[in-house]
Amino acid sequence: MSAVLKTSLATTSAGAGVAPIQELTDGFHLVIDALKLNDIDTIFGLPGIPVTDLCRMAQAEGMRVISFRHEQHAGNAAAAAGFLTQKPGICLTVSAPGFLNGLTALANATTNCFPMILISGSSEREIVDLQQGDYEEMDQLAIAKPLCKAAFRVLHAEDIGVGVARAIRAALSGRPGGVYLDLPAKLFAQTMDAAAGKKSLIKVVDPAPRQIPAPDAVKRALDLLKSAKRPVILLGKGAAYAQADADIRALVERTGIPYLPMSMAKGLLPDTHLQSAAAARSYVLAEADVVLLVGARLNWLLSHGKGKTWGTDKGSKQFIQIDISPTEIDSNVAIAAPLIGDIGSCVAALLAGIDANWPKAPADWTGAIAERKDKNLSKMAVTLAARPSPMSFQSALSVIRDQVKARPDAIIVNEGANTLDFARSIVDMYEPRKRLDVGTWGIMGIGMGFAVAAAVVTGKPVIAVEGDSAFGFSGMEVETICRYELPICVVVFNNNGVYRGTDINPSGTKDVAPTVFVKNARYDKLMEAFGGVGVHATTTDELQKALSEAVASGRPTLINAMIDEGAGTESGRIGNLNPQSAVKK
Ligand code: FYN
Ligand code: ADP
Repeated sequence: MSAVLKTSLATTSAGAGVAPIQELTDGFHLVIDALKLNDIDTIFGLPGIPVTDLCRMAQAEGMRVISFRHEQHAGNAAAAAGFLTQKPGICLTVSAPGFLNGLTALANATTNCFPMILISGSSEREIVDLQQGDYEEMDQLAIAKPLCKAAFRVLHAEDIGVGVARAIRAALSGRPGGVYLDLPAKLFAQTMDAAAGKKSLIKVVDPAPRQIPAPDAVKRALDLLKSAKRPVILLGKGAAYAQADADIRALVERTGIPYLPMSMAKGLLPDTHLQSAAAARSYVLAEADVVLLVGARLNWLLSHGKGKTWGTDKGSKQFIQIDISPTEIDSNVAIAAPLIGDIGSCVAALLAGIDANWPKAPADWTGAIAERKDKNLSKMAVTLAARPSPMSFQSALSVIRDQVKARPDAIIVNEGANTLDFARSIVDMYEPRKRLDVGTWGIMGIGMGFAVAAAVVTGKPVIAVEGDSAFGFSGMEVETICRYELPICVVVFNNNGVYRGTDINPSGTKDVAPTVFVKNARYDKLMEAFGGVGVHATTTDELQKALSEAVASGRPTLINAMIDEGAGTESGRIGNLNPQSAVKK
């Protein structure tokens, strides 16, 4: 039911009988009604001027309002919710500083193609535009514009319906992304006739229209795929987002083509699938002759499609690329067969052309991959079985790997450098959209925001696998986790520093090295401070016990997993991106 304010319009005048009652609504209620009309039932945010009452009223009107300790984490939660649900996640903030705090998450969502809407209150337009020094003065719309897909401002209550509809459509249609919606403080208190207000709202019809690929483009792609001697299918997080899971699996299995999942596409097919080539990644990228990209961009994570990684120094490579964004094509290397459309429609169109007579991927190719894979898997098995003291990244992660195997519905959130890189290859995923991580930017600080969103929108257990540095960015949100009693277990991989804890200040002054933290910090006490369970784990047995108890009980838990402080390598597996000093000491 929409919210209205009942206001007596006129008092009785002589002989006029009962006073007419006009039902009014206001900006607050129109925003809430517009969101609810579009099946948006959750707001991630942080109350304050001028949106405190909006938070209260949204809750009173039956929306879930998850209130954070810092807007960046509310924004990250909105982005993750968008990725998981295909509905734009909503982040609500106060003006200027709160807005800016939310902006990193908005930009990150846009970069990752996650649909979200950052709604920020803003100060008085007249004063802001004349730069007369208003409370939290800032031209937020102008600042947001270059960092997101679209940005809108609503000045009149009767335009709220259009503003929200445009924001939803912009976030979801085509390539998904972040949208900014600016709502000046004055708008919230504006009133209008309730019936007219209701009529002004828009229920967005078909917000992410299917885009059917052209038949000639489908034929071109099929012809190239069929001609391949060493084909590979590369699944990206766009493929995970698309929720075309059964067709993607059918495409892989019917063609027999080996596939590689990008990190957030892990679990689209179980990582234990025979056709997974993840454990022979370097070999496959270098040797493949035809690569079918499904919702993955040839950006830095894929060495831009060229160079040594791709073996392009040795031979040519041809790409088929499925993407919803036509301008993604040829962005790094020539794409021989672009297939533009939504992944569901494109994969279905390919499947329609792949019958029982389709030649399976050549056995010499799949055999060579299997050989390399087996070697890497055996090597990995040995490392995972070892029980060094203190724990290594691998031994601690083997515990998490076993837990996910036992509870494949659990969601893994993962950030850090070494903690991220080791976990990506060690922790097998079995179901789609169960892994959330630092994504396209390699951003740190998504941990607790993503974990809260995952728990709130799915109700499933969440295991946040956190480097100790990465955890620091959003650590205060453990209070949020406790407040909402969310089934989240945070495992902090504590090796006393960024990358590792052994760096030394060479200057001899009292300060420790810039990469070093307080030794043997008790992150578990942070969770205990708010009523959650804190565990200090120095062995895999302790870690295993605490983790399985946390997942079974659903109680907010933080396990401080002590890792060998010398174990990490600089920047994990992307140390090559560190500039080297030109001056030799
Ligand atoms: C993978 N591998 C495995 C397995 N899975 N071996 C055994 N068993 C399993 N299950 C092998 C794989 O074949 C590779 O070996 C190696 O492990 C690494 O695999 P990975 O992690 O898939 O590949 P790689 O080369 O690290 O991937 C490149 C990348 C990735 C750029 C996509 O590094 C990445 O996503 N990085 C993000 C980093 C980031 O954002 N960091 C945050 C900033 S940190 P070989 O085939 O032998 O090579 C700030 O400092
Ligand atoms: P990864 O980092 O896993 O490789 P990227 O974020 O680089 O993935 O790529 C995701 C790609 O998927 C983007 O180019 C985006 O345009 C595309 N995409 C997202 N959703 C869809 C969809 N529903 N249909 C088609 N393409 C999509």
